[in-house]
Amino acid sequence: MRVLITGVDGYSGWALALHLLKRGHQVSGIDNFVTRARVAEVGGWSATPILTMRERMEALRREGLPELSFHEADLQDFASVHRILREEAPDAVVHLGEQRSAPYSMIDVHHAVTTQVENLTSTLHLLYALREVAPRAHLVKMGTMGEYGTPNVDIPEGFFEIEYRGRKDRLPFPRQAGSWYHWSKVFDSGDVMFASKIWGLAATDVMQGVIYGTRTPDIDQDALLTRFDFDEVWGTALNRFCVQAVLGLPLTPYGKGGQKRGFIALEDSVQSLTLALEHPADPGEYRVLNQFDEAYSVGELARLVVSEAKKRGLEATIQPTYNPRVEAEEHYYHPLHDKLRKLGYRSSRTLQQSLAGMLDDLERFKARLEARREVVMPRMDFRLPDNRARLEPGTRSDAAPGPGAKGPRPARAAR
Ligand code: USQ
Repeated sequence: MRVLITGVDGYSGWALALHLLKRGHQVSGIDNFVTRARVAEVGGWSATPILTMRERMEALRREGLPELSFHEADLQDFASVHRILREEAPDAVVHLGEQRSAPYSMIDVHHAVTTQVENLTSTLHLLYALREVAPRAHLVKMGTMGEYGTPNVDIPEGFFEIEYRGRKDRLPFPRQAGSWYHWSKVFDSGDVMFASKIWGLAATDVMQGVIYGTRTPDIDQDALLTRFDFDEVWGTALNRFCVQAVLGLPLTPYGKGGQKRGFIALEDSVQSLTLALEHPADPGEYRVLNQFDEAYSVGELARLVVSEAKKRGLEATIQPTYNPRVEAEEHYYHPLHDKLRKLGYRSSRTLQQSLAGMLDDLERFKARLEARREVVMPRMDFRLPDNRARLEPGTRSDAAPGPGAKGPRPARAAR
């Protein structure tokens, strides 16, 4: 199958490309390397020493793997998107090329606008280019479990049956996102669903949970490593907890720590996307998959990391931390996720096995973590309209509001 991956230089994009190449698919990719620049913007870098795209391609050649057809291009430029789709004539497009960080979108008005404009524009450009040059291609669009929020009822896979005032219908399940980033994914979902309806596009909208992990089985040498972020803005919960344990910093489940999310290992995210590609949606079908392995609270995960870290002599502790986000800290959470299992999904390993592997890798790259130690602890506050001052180098996390702080704070308080 000919698969085009947007965002192929990213955490999941690179891991997916390697997997598809090894499975014999013809893979092409687009990236403009903006994530590398934006992680640097907040003072972070990848814990894993990642190569440039040119060096990555050389590593593929040395491995005897098929060539990745790479295009350095910006999805904001419709002419480029159109040309690349025409040249590559893909059977499927996996759209991962979006701004993917909730905290980044909450820095200030410019980051909020950039996130929503870029994410919606890239999706609309892809939809129109698909319509014009590859109308039969299957679009696999990366969405997020965070579109649903944390309602006090079970969360279906996209749609649910409802009876209201004596009438019944099958409707999209309500969306209640928790950041400008997550809302951009909600709007994207509406656009993909609509394109599918008016143009007969085959589309899979992947409601992905939080990913963790430093590698996949396809990453069997350092030259093939994918990125791994750990700063407050780009790092995700479990990955950050492992880094904190290795650095001897207290682990930071925010607030009461009862926030539950669906989590999935990087290799299982790659497995799920591959299943979606190899079992495509039908023309005109808008299919929604909830893509996560298990739901955990962040407090529970922090305790699991502490116990795994202690087994290897690391002095890991948990520090109750103010919550920089506006979110429920104790809530019901029961999303369904049966469709991928029906396609053949199976978890690759236990969480403990994954944690052991992650801690091994991170201990090996500890010098890189030490070099960016100051960007690990939380400094942002999602209630503030401007967080730029908080992200200045040298800003201390203890300047952040305590757990008891209530209500919006004036922007000046951030300076
Ligand atoms: N959290 C902590 N401590 C930390 C970091 C995070 O308690 O040090 C908490 C957050 O408050 C939140 C939860 O962990 O309740 C998840 O936060 P996260 O930073 O791990 O992930 P999130 O911002 O939700 O976004 C990530 C990816 C995003 C993807 C999303 C899936 O960055 O691209 O869409 O996970 S989901 O969370 O299901 O929406």
